[in-house]
Amino acid sequence: MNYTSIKDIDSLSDWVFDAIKIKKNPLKNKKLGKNKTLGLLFFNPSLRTRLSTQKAAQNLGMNIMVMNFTNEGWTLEFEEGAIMNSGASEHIKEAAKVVSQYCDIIAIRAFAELKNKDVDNSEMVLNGFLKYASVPIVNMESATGHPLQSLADAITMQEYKTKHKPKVVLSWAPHPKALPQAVVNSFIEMMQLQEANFVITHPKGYELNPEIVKNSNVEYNQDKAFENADFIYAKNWSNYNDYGEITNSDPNWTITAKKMQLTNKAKFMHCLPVRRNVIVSDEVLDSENSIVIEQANNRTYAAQLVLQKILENEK
Ligand code: AN0
Ligand code: CP
Repeated sequence: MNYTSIKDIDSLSDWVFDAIKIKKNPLKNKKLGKNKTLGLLFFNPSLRTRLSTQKAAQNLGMNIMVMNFTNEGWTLEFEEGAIMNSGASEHIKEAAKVVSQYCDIIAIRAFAELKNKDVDNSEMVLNGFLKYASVPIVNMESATGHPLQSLADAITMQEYKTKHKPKVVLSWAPHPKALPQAVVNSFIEMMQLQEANFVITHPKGYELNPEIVKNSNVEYNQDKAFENADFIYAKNWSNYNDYGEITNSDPNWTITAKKMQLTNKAKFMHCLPVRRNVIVSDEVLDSENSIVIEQANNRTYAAQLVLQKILENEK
């Protein structure tokens, strides 16, 4: 069993229920991971993913090895038949097979490079490990998805929702650096698995991959989208059509207290890290309706559920 996409969730409601059970008694399965090793491979920075996944593995009694390819590992080659006479020192074929001998589960973070849409959509790094590793693979944010984040988001919404079918608004917000679409892709796929009044709002031109958005509701007027919302989920992404470009940095899209007044006292969510007073104003982030810290806390239980399912599956 791998966990590489929201599509690996067979029943979102069961998974959310099980994660909340784990949260109540996180050390219950302390023996399940005894003598098993989790390898965490990072091709990009992280705070939450690194620590919450490590914590989740510790709660299951696993051993953990972390490696940062940005400054520690050899530069890897992914192309079949490459003549390796330039930058890369080692091919994914050897690297994935070697790491599989040391680890029982491999978790990988490899962001979109935002240079070439086809390369990013091909999920070169994640698929390279899926192809050549001989142990289960967990996605800690790949080029096109961040399914551990979205599982934590689903848990958080379940904890805070006050009605069966809340209005959930995913809002684009400005950001000075080009960011991937991974977080929102998985968020949308996760929302499509549950009953909600789900609305995506973004400036014209910031349309996401239609294969992911499908028939989800898109409203270009942010104020209109915010009306009566129960959850506001803010996130920047760079332009998908003008791939990886920043074509809009309109500060009117920043989430402010005034905008939150349009909502039904909505809870504010963001995956973090967040740029204060660019994505969201201090007032909103520091308000009691902001649930970003609890959202980050739930990363541990999302990861623990995934690791537990994999360990039980491999028994
Ligand atoms: C990353 C992104 O937008 O994909 C990671 C978010 C979890 N964010 C930044 O690089 C700021
Ligand atoms: N939300 C999230 O994945 O945070 P990190 O990039 O800090 O891991």
